[in-house]
Amino acid sequence: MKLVSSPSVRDERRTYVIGDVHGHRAELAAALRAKGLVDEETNWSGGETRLWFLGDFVDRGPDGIGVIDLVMRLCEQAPESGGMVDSLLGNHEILMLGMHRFGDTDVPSDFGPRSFARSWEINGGQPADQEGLTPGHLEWLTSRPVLALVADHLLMHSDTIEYLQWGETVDQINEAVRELLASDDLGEWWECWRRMTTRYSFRGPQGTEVAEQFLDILGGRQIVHGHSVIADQLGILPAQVEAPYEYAGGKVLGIDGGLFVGGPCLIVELPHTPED
Ligand SMILES: [Mn+2]
Repeated sequence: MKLVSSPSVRDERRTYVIGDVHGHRAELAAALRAKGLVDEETNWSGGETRLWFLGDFVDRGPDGIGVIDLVMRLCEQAPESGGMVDSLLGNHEILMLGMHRFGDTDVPSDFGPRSFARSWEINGGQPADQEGLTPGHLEWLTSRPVLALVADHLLMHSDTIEYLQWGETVDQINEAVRELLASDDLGEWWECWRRMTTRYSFRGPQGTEVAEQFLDILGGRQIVHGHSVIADQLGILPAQVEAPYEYAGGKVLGIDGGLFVGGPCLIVELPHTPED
């Protein structure tokens, strides 16, 4: 066990990010406790820390609603000590909300029958999460952003450039998604789910260039994303993952430890400095 800071040294406000929790409330609470961000009762104890979640609270794991409830509570508590907790939407929030709103209504399409209900079932949808959704959850979720610029980092759930289909600035894109989530346009909702389910835009030989162009348009000096499990990108087992994955010439940081496949709940400080 290594002491990383002395209590007598006053740090600037710390910024942490957390990726895809997928219903694993107990693991999230334990990880937050280990970082000193919550106390034994899982109440905020992070002081002035800023904590951003990158979405995908639900599906695949047992207690998505419990995760949302915990995060919503921390959002309320953190400002009392000068801190801040907030979250982006992930594709699984879109899926859960789409399921809630449209159920098995067929999506207008030339490619055969599609519906949120079918996608929800094959992507780990949990009936208990649908049953537990309250108007308070719906209001909070549908007003979250999909992108955020925080301390010179561009936070996003999915490692995809498809966000640019909604606009050319972070504000435009967030506003466009907020508008579609307030609408009853099944086609737009479906397109949102489809876009945010794509991945790997920053991989491969062009990855660095694509990431640089993306940052040029939207701002920030490093992209931070969840959505794509680090172990899959490195070809190792999820349980072997210990740190976020920096790639594309350092322009991109993947932080999804793969909780739902047995990986760790990574809580990553920004800027990320690899352990020596
Ligand atoms: Mn995802």
